[in-house]
Amino acid sequence: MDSRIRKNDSVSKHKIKSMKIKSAEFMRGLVGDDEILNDGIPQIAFIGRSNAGKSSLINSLTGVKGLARTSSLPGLTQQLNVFMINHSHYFVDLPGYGFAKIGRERVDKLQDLIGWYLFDSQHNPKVVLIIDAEVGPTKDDLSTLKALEESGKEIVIVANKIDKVKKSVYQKQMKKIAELIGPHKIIEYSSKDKKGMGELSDEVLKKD
Ligand SMILES: Nc1nc2c(ncn2[C@@H]2O[C@H](COP(=O)(O)OP(=O)(O)OP(=O)(O)O)[C@@H](O)[C@H]2O)c(=O)[nH]1
Ligand SMILES: [Mg+2]
Repeated sequence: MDSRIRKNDSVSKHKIKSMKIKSAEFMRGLVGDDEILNDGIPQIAFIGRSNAGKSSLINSLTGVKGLARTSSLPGLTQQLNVFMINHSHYFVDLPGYGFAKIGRERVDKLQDLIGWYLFDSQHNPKVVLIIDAEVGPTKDDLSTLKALEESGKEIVIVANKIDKVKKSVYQKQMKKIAELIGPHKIIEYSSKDKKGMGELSDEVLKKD
């Protein structure tokens, strides 16, 4: 068979299966509660340590460059940035935890905002916890995961930046991550190499 036909075949099969992201639009940057968080549209929160690649992942997943602001300096995202996806879901890009170099007081404020949104508010987002695949889950990642489990959240784990993991240690590193994370699905992802996008969009947008 002509290889082009085979390729097109598999692309169209993939399209039928995938929950495609067709539209993505920035709504608001929030520093507390807001009417849009209370309008009944399901929320999907993206969390992880500073610099894990949360904002880049939202850009690659939606296919809209520059939708969420990204930086090589940790601590860029300082609000709950809400995006409307497919007119049916909100993606919420959260500030990172960990080593943001933005001053103690500012970091404390951001941690309060994350804690309020995830654990103290009545909002109950599905949570995508993004870890750096090269670094592996940190102490902060694991304590966040435990808190999410205890609060009964629906959780999706993303091992991000897999392009940075050397081929020679790849299997070993993924095994180590899986052992530390426990019984959760782990999606291997790279915003840089555009890997894992179909699997992740299916996972976050699927109807329960
Ligand atoms: N190699 C590689 N680099 C990535 C990937 N995803 C993000 N990065 C880089 O990681 C850095 C941080 O990306 P951001 O998306 O701003 O990270 P963030 O988690 O939103 O950071 P904060 O908003 O500070 O919490 C940037 O320099 C990105 O280019 C990836 O899949 N592969
Ligand atoms: Mg960010």
